[in-house]
Amino acid sequence: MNRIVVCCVAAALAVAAVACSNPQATENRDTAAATTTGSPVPPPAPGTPVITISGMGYSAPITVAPGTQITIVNDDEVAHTVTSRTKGLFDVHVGGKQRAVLTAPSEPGEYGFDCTYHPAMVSNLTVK
Ligand SMILES: [Cu+2]
Repeated sequence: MNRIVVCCVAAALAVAAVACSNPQATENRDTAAATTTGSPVPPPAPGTPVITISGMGYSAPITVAPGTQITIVNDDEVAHTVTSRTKGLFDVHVGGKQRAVLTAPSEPGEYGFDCTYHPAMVSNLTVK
């Protein structure tokens, strides 16, 4: 009986040690990534707005409410941007195989955007 208790305590301690060390490791990795590619962005939750970039093109245009956080998922190896054609409204850089977040403008409207690096990449964001 005592042996079982000891085993359980040891197992619990091992789990606790792993639980304690994991967040720190993640934090270190995040910090390292932040210096080179910007803040890591978690995978988009189901049902949240996403603009996917793959094959040098954007996914279908989306419509969102003002101020919505849109996850940009870049499936290409190369970096892209989501840059408003109206200068200065938004300009989000997303590295190859990275994610970024675009906050939709607060004013309803049609917002055309393109990629700074690949001007042939064009799409549209509707805010209403
Ligand atoms: Cu591009």
